[in-house]
Amino acid sequence: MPQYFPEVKKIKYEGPKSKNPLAFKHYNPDEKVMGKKMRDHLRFAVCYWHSFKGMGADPFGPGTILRSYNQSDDPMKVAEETMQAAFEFFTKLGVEFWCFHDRDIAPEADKLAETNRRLDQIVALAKKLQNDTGVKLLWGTSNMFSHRRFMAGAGTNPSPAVFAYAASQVKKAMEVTKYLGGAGYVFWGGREGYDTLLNTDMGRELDHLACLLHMAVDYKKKIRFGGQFFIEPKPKEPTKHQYDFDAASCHAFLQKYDLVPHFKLNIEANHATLAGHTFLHDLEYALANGIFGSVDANRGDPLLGWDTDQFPTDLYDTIMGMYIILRGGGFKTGGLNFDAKVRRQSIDPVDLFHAHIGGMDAFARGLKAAARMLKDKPFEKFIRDRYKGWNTPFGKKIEKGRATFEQMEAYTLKNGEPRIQSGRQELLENILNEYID
Ligand code: XLS
Ligand code: CA
Ligand code: CA
Repeated sequence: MPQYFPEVKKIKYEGPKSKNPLAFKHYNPDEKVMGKKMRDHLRFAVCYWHSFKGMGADPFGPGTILRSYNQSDDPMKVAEETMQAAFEFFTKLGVEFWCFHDRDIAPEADKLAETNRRLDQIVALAKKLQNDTGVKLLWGTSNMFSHRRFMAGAGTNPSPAVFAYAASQVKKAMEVTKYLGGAGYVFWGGREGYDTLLNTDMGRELDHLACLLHMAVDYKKKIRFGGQFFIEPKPKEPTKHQYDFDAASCHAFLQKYDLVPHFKLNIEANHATLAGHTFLHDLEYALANGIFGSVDANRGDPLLGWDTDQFPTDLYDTIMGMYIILRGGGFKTGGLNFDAKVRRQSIDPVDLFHAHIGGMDAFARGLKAAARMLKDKPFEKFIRDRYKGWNTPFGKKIEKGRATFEQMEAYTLKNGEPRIQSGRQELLENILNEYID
């Protein structure tokens, strides 16, 4: 079998003192943290679309990156060689999982039947490579945003014929995800939004999106696909205003259409920041509402207002992110998918390794620091204390919904001005810094 990354050997853990750029300094897959192996806590996945199909194109110019596996004129040969290269990469990096869109792995043809045949051919190869290497599928998904037929959306398209096309595509993508043993299936609303209200019936579009998701729920039962469904919020790009704006608007949508029992959220860091939140805010929102599922691990650039999908390196985010995730009981069917791409100037194959090693080490440090914080509980103790008034009979009565305005007034007239207490933000930030080893 040809080697696509001959210059790189299997990436090993060498510890924090190592100066080898092609070694992990912090991610030691079999090391136990809180009684569980790091690999099982972190469930790292490589994303196919950025790492194997993204060639550095931006709105001002085409790709800059040339890879040995995409040089053929035959698109199916490119698809096969790319899949081989991807599994060589996954194995050398030592990740447990990968993720893909249907159209990343196999080229679309003129007719749906031929498109599906091509997909089956590449999926058969992926299945073989999964068996050979032990790398598993974290989730599959469908690309319903690149082809021109989807310019006005998929499930929210004004035309039922386009809706039907989208539904057929999801049907097939769910079948292949099941065949590959995927732990989940993601719905990201690529162009499910609008560019102008002048041509948009928003209420109807939302109803149609719910119809698509209900069909998927029914089909999941029918084919006995046991994976978890995820919705991935994003506020804008490609449409001006996407319906799945953030964790809270996805939650409202799921509640309105009785979909909560069937979906969890896949929170992408850079999408949360585009929505004017932090990554941590959307994680905490999902957790507080029982809908946290998985993470697309990346970061944006505060000076660029778009979805830059950079590899995660910010330790505050990885520490606090893992702290929130661990507090919620950790990943179950989800994981950390690197929905991130190397920069346009990072043109060498080795850059792909540096990028992933950095992201994996950053989350490994996050995991270890979060575990220490959970052991010491500096913030939990403070938060518990801050809300302790609610544990009194008076507080409990309000929480149980048994109190009235008249009782609140009587209490206030009797007790006068409430005692207030410091929020201690600076102290707490100093404590957090102590956990960055
Ligand atoms: C795009 C999204 C997309 C989803 C999967 O911004 O992040 O890649 O994760 O369709
Ligand atoms: Ca994503
Ligand atoms: Ca993104």
